[in-house]
Amino acid sequence: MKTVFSPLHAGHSGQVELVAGAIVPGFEKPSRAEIIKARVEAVKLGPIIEPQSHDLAAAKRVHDAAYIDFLPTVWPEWEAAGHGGSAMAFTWPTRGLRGDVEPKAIEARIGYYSFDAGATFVKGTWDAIKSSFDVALTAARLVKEGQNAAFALCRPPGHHAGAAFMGGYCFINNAAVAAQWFRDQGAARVAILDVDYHHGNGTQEIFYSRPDVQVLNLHGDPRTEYPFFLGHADEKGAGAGEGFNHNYPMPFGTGFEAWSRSLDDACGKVVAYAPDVLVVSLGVDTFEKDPISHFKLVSEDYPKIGRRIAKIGLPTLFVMEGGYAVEEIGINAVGVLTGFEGA
Ligand code: OKP
Ligand code: ZN
Repeated sequence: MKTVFSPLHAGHSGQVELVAGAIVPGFEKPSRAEIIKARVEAVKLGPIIEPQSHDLAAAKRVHDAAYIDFLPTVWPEWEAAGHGGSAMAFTWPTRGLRGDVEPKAIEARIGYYSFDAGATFVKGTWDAIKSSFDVALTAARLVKEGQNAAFALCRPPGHHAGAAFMGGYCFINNAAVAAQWFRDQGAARVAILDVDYHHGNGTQEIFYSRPDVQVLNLHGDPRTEYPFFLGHADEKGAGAGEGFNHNYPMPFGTGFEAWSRSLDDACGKVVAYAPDVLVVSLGVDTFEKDPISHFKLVSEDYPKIGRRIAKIGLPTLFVMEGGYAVEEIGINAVGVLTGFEGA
């Protein structure tokens, strides 16, 4: 299968993040994408191509226009305000505060358009976000034009980004943008299967009231795991979307046997839904050695995931999400893809 990759991701670097009251180097770092790319080359998965530039109108199909227009202004405004380091928020409009008046101060606007301090900006961040969006749509086009599968090696990831907010290392929801693009290109139904360790709260929010995009999420139980405030089993969709959202929260320590039972169930629901195309939000932070996660999958499990997904029998777009055990991230992510191809 072809991989779409942009070197522009690398400008999004040097991030810091808050972990248990301390500021530490960001886990979501450029080497992640570089190591996956090197593994794609090492196993000869297929050609690696650069993305074509796409109009941001495609992002505005799932995100609020004002939010998308805000993203490229963050770093210039942060610099103009005399700040350096990483642009990040420290105030959010939670319950009891006004969420309907966009403030003017840049540090406040970042809070207005985010749900945590996990999506931070440096100078190269916007170009990386835009390139990640371009990667997703370029790979989506490969699938639309008849490829059985394609790999969007996106960085930064996307599944925590909602219609009007960023967070959790995510800015534009690449998988959601691609799913909507397939719909706009004539697909009647699209399924998004999110196997990242963390619940894809943004993807769920974007499609929650819609029957035309089925969303399935396998993840750490939000009662104990980030993003904490969404991802429970009783979230089934709303209104016309009722019955089209499926969550599989699992406890700390879950290994492949239990995890793959959830995957099996989710795959069965995809088959029953009979979409025209499948988008996989591919996170490999389910790995036993992941530094921020608590499942127990081993490297040998990832090809099995790919084989199980291939059994669904749909044209499939893989969109890279998380995975922070950098040493093994290439083996694990590309393991899913080679498993898919060998099935
Ligand atoms: C993004 B993706 C460590 C706690 C967790 C945010 C995790 C975002 C994960 N600071 N922080 O779903 O892999
Ligand atoms: Zn994750």
